[in-house]
Amino acid sequence: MFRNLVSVSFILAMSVLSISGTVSAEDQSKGWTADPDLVKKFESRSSSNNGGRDFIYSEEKVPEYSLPDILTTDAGEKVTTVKEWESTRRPEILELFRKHVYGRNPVGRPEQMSFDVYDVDPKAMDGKATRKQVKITFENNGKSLSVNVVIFIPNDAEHPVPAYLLICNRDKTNIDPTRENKIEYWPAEEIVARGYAAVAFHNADIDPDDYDKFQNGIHGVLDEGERHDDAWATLAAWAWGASRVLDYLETDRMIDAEHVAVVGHSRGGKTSLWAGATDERFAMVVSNNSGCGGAALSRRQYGETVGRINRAFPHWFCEKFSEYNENESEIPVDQHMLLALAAPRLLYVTSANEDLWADPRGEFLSCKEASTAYEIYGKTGLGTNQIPALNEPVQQGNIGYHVRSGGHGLTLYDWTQFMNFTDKHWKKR
Ligand code: GTR
Repeated sequence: MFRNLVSVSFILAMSVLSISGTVSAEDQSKGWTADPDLVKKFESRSSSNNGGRDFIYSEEKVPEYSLPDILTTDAGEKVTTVKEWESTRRPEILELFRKHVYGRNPVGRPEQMSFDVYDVDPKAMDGKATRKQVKITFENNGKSLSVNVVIFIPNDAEHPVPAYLLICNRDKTNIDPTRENKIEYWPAEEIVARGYAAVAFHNADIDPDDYDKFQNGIHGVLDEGERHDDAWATLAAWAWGASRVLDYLETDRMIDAEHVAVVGHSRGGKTSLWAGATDERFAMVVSNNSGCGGAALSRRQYGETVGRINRAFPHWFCEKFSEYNENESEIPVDQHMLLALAAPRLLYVTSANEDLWADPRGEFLSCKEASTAYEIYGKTGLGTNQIPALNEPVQQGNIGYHVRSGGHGLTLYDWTQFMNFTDKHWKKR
Protein backbone atom coordinates (compact mmCIF):
# COMPACT_ATOMS: atom_id res chain seq x y z
CA MET A 1 0.00 0.00 0.00
CA PHE A 2 1.11 3.53 -0.61
CA ARG A 3 1.47 5.69 2.46
CA ASN A 4 -0.67 8.76 2.49
CA LEU A 5 1.42 11.76 3.36
CA VAL A 6 -0.71 14.27 5.25
CA SER A 7 0.85 17.23 3.58
CA VAL A 8 -2.06 19.02 2.01
CA SER A 9 -4.59 21.26 3.64
CA PHE A 10 -8.02 19.92 4.54
CA ILE A 11 -9.71 21.76 1.68
CA LEU A 12 -7.23 20.44 -0.83
CA ALA A 13 -7.64 16.97 0.60
CA MET A 14 -11.32 17.10 -0.37
CA SER A 15 -10.52 17.29 -4.06
CA VAL A 16 -7.13 15.70 -4.48
CA LEU A 17 -5.45 12.59 -3.28
CA SER A 18 -1.97 12.89 -1.84
CA ILE A 19 0.32 10.02 -2.57
CA SER A 20 3.99 9.55 -1.96
CA GLY A 21 6.38 7.55 -4.04
CA THR A 22 7.23 5.28 -1.14
CA VAL A 23 6.37 1.59 -1.41
CA SER A 24 5.74 -0.07 1.94
CA ALA A 25 7.42 -3.29 3.01
CA GLU A 26 4.02 -5.01 2.83
CA ASP A 27 3.60 -4.06 -0.80
CA GLN A 28 7.09 -5.22 -1.67
CA SER A 29 6.55 -8.59 -0.04
CA LYS A 30 3.31 -9.41 -1.83
CA GLY A 31 3.07 -7.81 -5.21
CA TRP A 32 5.30 -7.19 -8.19
CA THR A 33 8.25 -4.88 -7.74
CA ALA A 34 10.87 -3.91 -10.27
CA ASP A 35 14.03 -6.01 -10.25
CA PRO A 36 16.68 -3.81 -8.55
CA ASP A 37 19.34 -4.87 -11.08
CA LEU A 38 17.10 -3.81 -13.92
CA VAL A 39 16.42 -0.50 -12.17
CA LYS A 40 20.19 0.08 -11.96
CA LYS A 41 20.59 -0.79 -15.62
CA PHE A 42 17.91 1.69 -16.66
CA GLU A 43 19.36 4.35 -14.36
CA SER A 44 22.78 3.96 -15.90
CA ARG A 45 21.44 4.97 -19.31
CA SER A 46 21.98 8.60 -20.12
CA SER A 47 18.97 10.87 -19.80
CA SER A 48 18.50 12.86 -22.94
CA ASN A 49 15.59 14.99 -24.05
CA ASN A 50 14.20 15.07 -20.51
CA GLY A 51 14.45 18.77 -19.78
CA GLY A 52 17.73 18.35 -17.90
CA ARG A 53 16.22 15.86 -15.45
CA ASP A 54 17.34 12.28 -14.86
CA PHE A 55 14.75 9.66 -15.72
CA ILE A 56 13.28 8.07 -12.59
CA TYR A 57 13.29 4.29 -12.17
CA SER A 58 13.37 3.75 -8.40
CA GLU A 59 10.31 4.26 -6.25
CA GLU A 60 12.37 6.23 -3.74
CA LYS A 61 12.91 8.93 -6.35
CA VAL A 62 9.26 9.30 -7.34
CA PRO A 63 8.21 12.74 -6.09
CA GLU A 64 5.32 13.24 -3.77
CA TYR A 65 2.29 14.09 -5.86
CA SER A 66 -1.42 14.81 -5.58
CA LEU A 67 -3.90 13.36 -8.02
CA PRO A 68 -7.00 15.30 -9.07
CA ASP A 69 -10.05 13.50 -7.70
CA ILE A 70 -12.10 11.65 -10.29
CA LEU A 71 -15.38 12.29 -8.54
CA THR A 72 -15.01 15.97 -7.55
CA THR A 73 -16.42 18.38 -10.12
CA ASP A 74 -14.67 21.54 -11.26
CA ALA A 75 -17.05 23.39 -8.94
CA GLY A 76 -15.72 21.33 -6.02
CA GLU A 77 -18.75 19.10 -5.54
CA LYS A 78 -18.53 15.38 -4.95
CA VAL A 79 -20.41 13.26 -7.46
CA THR A 80 -22.26 10.30 -5.95
CA THR A 81 -24.81 9.15 -8.51
CA VAL A 82 -24.66 7.73 -12.05
CA LYS A 83 -26.76 10.67 -13.20
CA GLU A 84 -24.32 13.25 -11.80
CA TRP A 85 -21.37 11.31 -13.20
CA GLU A 86 -22.88 11.02 -16.68
CA SER A 87 -24.35 14.50 -16.92
CA THR A 88 -21.64 16.54 -15.18
CA ARG A 89 -18.37 14.94 -14.20
CA ARG A 90 -17.75 12.57 -17.11
CA PRO A 91 -18.30 15.32 -19.73
CA GLU A 92 -16.07 17.65 -17.68
CA ILE A 93 -13.21 15.15 -17.62
CA LEU A 94 -13.61 14.37 -21.32
CA GLU A 95 -13.44 18.08 -22.12
CA LEU A 96 -10.30 18.51 -19.98
CA PHE A 97 -8.58 15.73 -21.94
CA ARG A 98 -9.68 17.30 -25.23
CA LYS A 99 -8.42 20.70 -24.25
CA HIS A 100 -5.16 19.79 -22.56
CA VAL A 101 -4.01 16.40 -23.83
CA TYR A 102 -5.36 14.78 -27.00
CA GLY A 103 -7.12 17.63 -28.79
CA ARG A 104 -10.56 17.87 -30.32
CA ASN A 105 -11.63 15.14 -32.76
CA PRO A 106 -14.25 15.94 -35.37
CA VAL A 107 -17.46 14.60 -33.89
CA GLY A 108 -18.83 11.40 -35.39
CA ARG A 109 -18.73 10.21 -38.98
CA PRO A 110 -17.76 12.50 -41.81
CA GLU A 111 -20.41 13.25 -44.39
CA GLN A 112 -18.64 11.44 -47.18
CA MET A 113 -17.59 8.01 -46.04
CA SER A 114 -18.02 4.75 -47.95
CA PHE A 115 -17.38 1.07 -47.28
CA ASP A 116 -16.16 -1.23 -50.02
CA VAL A 117 -16.06 -4.90 -49.05
CA TYR A 118 -13.69 -5.85 -51.86
CA ASP A 119 -12.43 -9.23 -50.64
CA VAL A 120 -14.46 -12.09 -49.16
CA ASP A 121 -13.00 -15.57 -48.68
CA PRO A 122 -15.41 -17.88 -46.84
CA LYS A 123 -12.74 -20.58 -46.53
CA ALA A 124 -9.83 -18.70 -45.03
CA MET A 125 -7.67 -20.26 -42.29
CA ASP A 126 -8.28 -23.79 -43.67
CA GLY A 127 -12.00 -23.21 -43.69
CA LYS A 128 -12.14 -22.04 -40.09
CA ALA A 129 -12.81 -18.39 -40.88
CA THR A 130 -14.35 -15.98 -43.33
CA ARG A 131 -11.91 -13.30 -44.35
CA LYS A 132 -13.14 -9.91 -45.40
CA GLN A 133 -11.20 -6.85 -46.40
CA VAL A 134 -12.94 -3.53 -46.41
CA LYS A 135 -11.78 -0.26 -47.81
CA ILE A 136 -13.16 2.71 -45.90
CA THR A 137 -12.88 5.91 -47.96
CA PHE A 138 -13.27 9.49 -46.73
CA GLU A 139 -13.71 12.37 -49.12
CA ASN A 140 -13.72 16.11 -48.59
CA ASN A 141 -13.12 19.08 -50.87
CA GLY A 142 -11.84 16.93 -53.72
CA LYS A 143 -9.38 15.07 -51.44
CA SER A 144 -9.71 11.48 -50.30
CA LEU A 145 -8.14 8.89 -48.03
CA SER A 146 -8.68 5.12 -47.72
CA VAL A 147 -8.14 2.81 -44.77
CA ASN A 148 -7.85 -0.94 -45.21
CA VAL A 149 -9.54 -3.18 -42.65
CA VAL A 150 -8.65 -6.88 -42.33
CA ILE A 151 -11.28 -9.11 -40.74
CA PHE A 152 -11.41 -12.82 -39.84
CA ILE A 153 -14.72 -14.14 -38.57
CA PRO A 154 -15.01 -17.64 -37.11
CA ASN A 155 -17.20 -19.91 -39.25
CA ASP A 156 -17.95 -22.44 -36.54
CA ALA A 157 -19.78 -20.01 -34.26
CA GLU A 158 -23.18 -18.59 -33.70
CA HIS A 159 -23.30 -15.26 -35.51
CA PRO A 160 -23.09 -12.41 -34.79
CA VAL A 161 -19.81 -12.84 -32.89
CA PRO A 162 -18.02 -10.40 -30.55
CA ALA A 163 -14.85 -8.87 -31.96
CA TYR A 164 -11.38 -7.62 -31.07
CA LEU A 165 -10.37 -4.56 -33.09
CA LEU A 166 -6.61 -3.96 -33.11
CA ILE A 167 -5.13 -0.55 -33.88
CA CYS A 168 -1.92 -1.83 -35.48
CA ASN A 169 0.98 0.53 -34.84
CA ARG A 170 3.63 -1.83 -36.19
CA ASP A 171 4.25 -2.51 -39.85
CA LYS A 172 1.53 -4.05 -41.99
CA THR A 173 3.07 -7.53 -42.04
CA ASN A 174 1.78 -7.84 -38.47
CA ILE A 175 -1.80 -7.93 -39.73
CA ASP A 176 -1.16 -10.05 -42.80
CA PRO A 177 -4.46 -10.95 -44.55
CA THR A 178 -2.78 -13.93 -46.30
CA ARG A 179 -1.61 -15.37 -42.93
CA GLU A 180 1.78 -16.21 -44.34
CA ASN A 181 3.12 -14.07 -41.49
CA LYS A 182 1.74 -15.24 -38.20
CA ILE A 183 2.93 -13.02 -35.37
CA GLU A 184 1.94 -13.06 -31.70
CA TYR A 185 1.21 -9.37 -31.89
CA TRP A 186 -2.00 -10.28 -33.77
CA PRO A 187 -2.74 -13.98 -33.18
CA ALA A 188 -5.74 -14.02 -35.51
CA GLU A 189 -5.94 -17.86 -35.60
CA GLU A 190 -6.13 -18.05 -31.80
CA ILE A 191 -8.69 -15.23 -31.62
CA VAL A 192 -10.88 -17.01 -34.17
CA ALA A 193 -10.47 -20.35 -32.35
CA ARG A 194 -11.84 -18.72 -29.20
CA GLY A 195 -14.97 -17.60 -31.07
CA TYR A 196 -14.10 -13.93 -31.61
CA ALA A 197 -13.69 -12.01 -34.85
CA ALA A 198 -10.18 -10.63 -35.33
CA VAL A 199 -10.28 -7.17 -36.90
CA ALA A 200 -7.32 -4.87 -37.55
CA PHE A 201 -6.30 -1.72 -39.37
CA HIS A 202 -2.98 0.02 -39.75
CA ASN A 203 -2.70 3.35 -37.92
CA ALA A 204 -0.68 5.02 -40.68
CA ASP A 205 -3.55 4.49 -43.13
CA ILE A 206 -5.35 7.16 -41.08
CA ASP A 207 -2.44 9.41 -40.22
CA PRO A 208 1.32 9.02 -40.71
CA ASP A 209 3.34 8.49 -37.54
CA ASP A 210 5.65 11.44 -38.08
CA TYR A 211 5.61 15.15 -37.63
CA ASP A 212 4.37 16.46 -40.98
CA LYS A 213 2.68 19.56 -39.57
CA PHE A 214 -0.62 17.75 -40.06
CA GLN A 215 -0.48 18.15 -43.84
CA ASN A 216 -1.11 14.47 -44.70
CA GLY A 217 -3.39 11.65 -43.67
CA ILE A 218 -6.87 12.45 -42.39
CA HIS A 219 -5.73 15.91 -41.27
CA GLY A 220 -4.92 16.75 -44.89
CA VAL A 221 -8.40 15.65 -45.94
CA LEU A 222 -10.64 17.00 -43.17
CA ASP A 223 -8.86 19.90 -41.46
CA GLU A 224 -9.82 23.37 -42.52
CA GLY A 225 -8.70 26.78 -41.26
CA GLU A 226 -6.21 27.71 -38.60
CA ARG A 227 -4.93 25.11 -36.09
CA HIS A 228 -5.50 25.93 -32.43
CA ASP A 229 -3.58 24.62 -29.44
CA ASP A 230 -6.35 22.09 -28.79
CA ALA A 231 -6.58 20.85 -32.40
CA TRP A 232 -6.58 17.06 -32.75
CA ALA A 233 -3.21 15.54 -33.46
CA THR A 234 -2.10 12.06 -34.49
CA LEU A 235 -3.18 9.87 -31.54
CA ALA A 236 -6.65 11.42 -31.71
CA ALA A 237 -6.74 10.79 -35.46
CA TRP A 238 -5.96 7.09 -34.97
CA ALA A 239 -8.64 6.87 -32.25
CA TRP A 240 -11.16 8.50 -34.57
CA GLY A 241 -10.15 5.96 -37.22
CA ALA A 242 -10.98 3.12 -34.83
CA SER A 243 -14.47 4.58 -34.46
CA ARG A 244 -14.90 4.65 -38.22
CA VAL A 245 -13.97 0.94 -38.37
CA LEU A 246 -16.66 0.37 -35.74
CA ASP A 247 -19.08 2.23 -38.04
CA TYR A 248 -18.38 -0.46 -40.63
CA LEU A 249 -18.63 -3.31 -38.11
CA GLU A 250 -22.12 -2.06 -37.20
CA THR A 251 -23.16 -2.85 -40.77
CA ASP A 252 -21.72 -6.38 -40.82
CA ARG A 253 -24.31 -8.95 -39.81
CA MET A 254 -21.68 -11.50 -38.81
CA ILE A 255 -20.32 -9.14 -36.11
CA ASP A 256 -21.91 -8.25 -32.79
CA ALA A 257 -21.05 -4.54 -32.78
CA GLU A 258 -22.27 -4.22 -29.20
CA HIS A 259 -19.37 -6.39 -28.08
CA VAL A 260 -16.31 -4.91 -29.71
CA ALA A 261 -13.07 -4.49 -27.75
CA VAL A 262 -10.69 -1.82 -29.04
CA VAL A 263 -7.10 -2.97 -28.52
CA GLY A 264 -3.83 -1.08 -28.75
CA HIS A 265 -0.22 -1.64 -27.80
CA SER A 266 2.10 1.13 -26.63
CA ARG A 267 1.32 4.22 -28.73
CA GLY A 268 -1.67 2.17 -29.91
CA GLY A 269 -2.59 1.59 -26.24
CA LYS A 270 -2.66 5.33 -25.59
CA THR A 271 -4.89 5.54 -28.66
CA SER A 272 -7.27 2.76 -27.58
CA LEU A 273 -7.89 4.55 -24.26
CA TRP A 274 -8.78 7.75 -26.09
CA ALA A 275 -10.97 5.80 -28.55
CA GLY A 276 -12.86 4.23 -25.65
CA ALA A 277 -13.23 7.60 -23.93
CA THR A 278 -14.60 9.39 -26.98
CA ASP A 279 -16.72 6.53 -28.32
CA GLU A 280 -18.86 4.72 -25.79
CA ARG A 281 -19.97 2.17 -28.37
CA PHE A 282 -16.74 0.28 -27.63
CA ALA A 283 -17.79 -2.33 -25.07
CA MET A 284 -14.23 -2.85 -23.91
CA VAL A 285 -10.93 -0.98 -23.96
CA VAL A 286 -7.59 -2.81 -23.94
CA SER A 287 -4.44 -0.80 -23.31
CA ASN A 288 -1.26 -2.85 -23.53
CA ASN A 289 2.07 -1.47 -22.21
CA SER A 290 0.82 2.06 -22.96
CA GLY A 291 2.92 4.02 -20.46
CA CYS A 292 3.21 7.80 -20.58
CA GLY A 293 0.17 9.47 -22.13
CA GLY A 294 -1.58 6.09 -21.81
CA ALA A 295 -2.35 4.27 -18.56
CA ALA A 296 0.65 5.48 -16.50
CA LEU A 297 0.24 8.37 -14.08
CA SER A 298 2.10 11.40 -15.45
CA ARG A 299 2.69 12.88 -11.99
CA ARG A 300 4.90 9.96 -10.96
CA GLN A 301 7.46 11.03 -13.59
CA TYR A 302 8.65 7.41 -13.66
CA GLY A 303 10.28 6.31 -16.92
CA GLU A 304 9.04 8.31 -19.90
CA THR A 305 7.80 11.79 -18.96
CA VAL A 306 5.41 14.31 -20.47
CA GLY A 307 8.29 16.58 -21.53
CA ARG A 308 10.20 13.77 -23.15
CA ILE A 309 7.22 12.36 -25.03
CA ASN A 310 6.19 15.79 -26.35
CA ARG A 311 9.70 16.53 -27.56
CA ALA A 312 10.26 13.10 -29.12
CA PHE A 313 6.78 12.83 -30.70
CA PRO A 314 5.54 16.39 -31.29
CA HIS A 315 2.69 15.10 -33.45
CA TRP A 316 1.02 12.76 -30.92
CA PHE A 317 -0.75 15.13 -28.53
CA CYS A 318 -2.33 18.55 -28.93
CA GLU A 319 0.00 21.51 -28.74
CA LYS A 320 -1.36 22.62 -25.39
CA PHE A 321 -0.03 19.44 -23.76
CA SER A 322 3.54 20.67 -24.18
CA GLU A 323 2.80 23.44 -21.67
CA TYR A 324 3.07 20.68 -19.06
CA ASN A 325 6.60 19.60 -19.98
CA GLU A 326 8.48 19.35 -16.66
CA ASN A 327 5.29 20.72 -15.10
CA GLU A 328 3.14 17.61 -14.55
CA SER A 329 1.46 18.83 -11.37
CA GLU A 330 -0.31 21.57 -13.34
CA ILE A 331 -2.11 19.23 -15.77
CA PRO A 332 -5.76 19.51 -14.72
CA VAL A 333 -6.11 15.74 -15.21
CA ASP A 334 -4.01 12.63 -14.77
CA GLN A 335 -4.29 9.36 -16.60
CA HIS A 336 -6.42 7.58 -13.95
CA MET A 337 -9.18 9.93 -15.10
CA LEU A 338 -8.84 8.74 -18.69
CA LEU A 339 -9.29 5.16 -17.49
CA ALA A 340 -12.33 6.26 -15.49
CA LEU A 341 -13.97 7.36 -18.75
CA ALA A 342 -14.18 3.68 -19.73
CA ALA A 343 -16.59 3.01 -16.83
CA PRO A 344 -18.81 1.07 -16.54
CA ARG A 345 -17.52 -0.86 -19.56
CA LEU A 346 -14.77 -3.47 -19.47
CA LEU A 347 -11.20 -2.21 -19.29
CA TYR A 348 -7.99 -4.23 -19.45
CA VAL A 349 -4.56 -2.73 -18.78
CA THR A 350 -1.28 -4.60 -18.97
CA SER A 351 2.32 -4.04 -17.96
CA ALA A 352 5.51 -6.00 -18.57
CA ASN A 353 8.14 -6.40 -15.88
CA GLU A 354 11.07 -5.33 -18.06
CA ASP A 355 9.16 -2.38 -19.50
CA LEU A 356 10.15 0.16 -16.85
CA TRP A 357 10.00 2.95 -19.46
CA ALA A 358 6.19 2.52 -19.36
CA ASP A 359 6.00 2.52 -15.51
CA PRO A 360 4.19 -0.73 -14.64
CA ARG A 361 3.31 0.47 -11.14
CA GLY A 362 1.96 3.75 -12.48
CA GLU A 363 -0.24 1.79 -14.89
CA PHE A 364 -1.54 -0.33 -12.02
CA LEU A 365 -2.21 2.70 -9.80
CA SER A 366 -4.31 4.29 -12.53
CA CYS A 367 -6.51 1.19 -12.63
CA LYS A 368 -6.85 1.22 -8.87
CA GLU A 369 -7.88 4.90 -8.83
CA ALA A 370 -10.22 4.53 -11.83
CA SER A 371 -12.18 1.94 -9.87
CA THR A 372 -14.10 4.70 -8.07
CA ALA A 373 -15.94 5.49 -11.32
CA TYR A 374 -17.09 1.86 -11.53
CA GLU A 375 -18.25 1.99 -7.93
CA ILE A 376 -20.65 4.81 -8.84
CA TYR A 377 -22.42 2.18 -10.96
CA GLY A 378 -22.40 -0.29 -8.09
CA LYS A 379 -19.75 -2.30 -9.94
CA THR A 380 -16.32 -3.49 -8.93
CA GLY A 381 -13.46 -1.86 -10.81
CA LEU A 382 -10.19 -3.64 -10.17
CA GLY A 383 -11.32 -5.17 -6.89
CA THR A 384 -7.94 -4.89 -5.15
CA ASN A 385 -5.52 -2.25 -3.91
CA GLN A 386 -2.57 -4.58 -4.21
CA ILE A 387 -0.47 -4.83 -7.34
CA PRO A 388 -0.51 -8.53 -8.30
CA ALA A 389 2.51 -10.79 -8.51
CA LEU A 390 4.15 -11.42 -11.86
CA ASN A 391 1.97 -13.38 -14.31
CA GLU A 392 -0.99 -13.44 -11.92
CA PRO A 393 -3.74 -11.53 -13.71
CA VAL A 394 -6.37 -9.73 -11.64
CA GLN A 395 -9.74 -10.35 -13.25
CA GLN A 396 -12.26 -10.18 -10.47
CA GLY A 397 -14.06 -6.97 -11.41
CA ASN A 398 -14.65 -4.96 -14.56
CA ILE A 399 -11.04 -3.81 -14.82
CA GLY A 400 -8.50 -6.49 -15.65
CA TYR A 401 -4.77 -6.03 -15.08
CA HIS A 402 -1.58 -8.06 -15.23
CA VAL A 403 2.19 -7.65 -15.19
CA ARG A 404 3.66 -10.16 -17.62
CA SER A 405 7.23 -11.31 -17.59
CA GLY A 406 9.26 -10.02 -20.50
CA GLY A 407 9.75 -6.79 -22.35
CA HIS A 408 7.68 -4.24 -24.17
CA GLY A 409 5.36 -6.09 -26.55
CA LEU A 410 1.92 -7.52 -27.26
CA THR A 411 2.11 -11.28 -26.87
CA LEU A 412 -0.06 -14.37 -27.02
CA TYR A 413 0.02 -14.39 -23.20
CA ASP A 414 -1.59 -10.92 -23.19
CA TRP A 415 -4.25 -11.86 -25.76
CA THR A 416 -5.07 -15.05 -23.85
CA GLN A 417 -5.79 -13.00 -20.72
CA PHE A 418 -8.01 -10.55 -22.63
CA MET A 419 -10.05 -13.42 -24.01
CA ASN A 420 -10.29 -15.16 -20.63
CA PHE A 421 -11.70 -11.89 -19.30
CA THR A 422 -14.26 -11.41 -22.08
CA ASP A 423 -15.23 -15.10 -21.95
CA LYS A 424 -16.19 -14.50 -18.33
CA HIS A 425 -18.17 -11.35 -19.05
CA TRP A 426 -19.57 -11.93 -22.51
CA LYS A 427 -20.01 -15.66 -22.66
CA LYS A 428 -21.18 -16.09 -19.08
CA ARG A 429 -19.25 -19.33 -18.61
C1 GTR B 1 8.39 4.71 -27.50
C2 GTR B 1 7.63 5.80 -26.81
C3 GTR B 1 6.53 5.20 -25.99
C4 GTR B 1 5.76 4.12 -26.72
C5 GTR B 1 6.60 3.31 -27.68
C6 GTR B 1 5.82 2.50 -28.72
O1 GTR B 1 9.45 5.18 -28.22
O2 GTR B 1 8.53 6.50 -26.00
O3 GTR B 1 5.69 6.21 -25.50
O4 GTR B 1 4.67 4.63 -27.34
O5 GTR B 1 7.49 4.08 -28.37
O6 GTR B 1 4.81 2.91 -29.25
O7 GTR B 1 6.30 1.40 -29.03
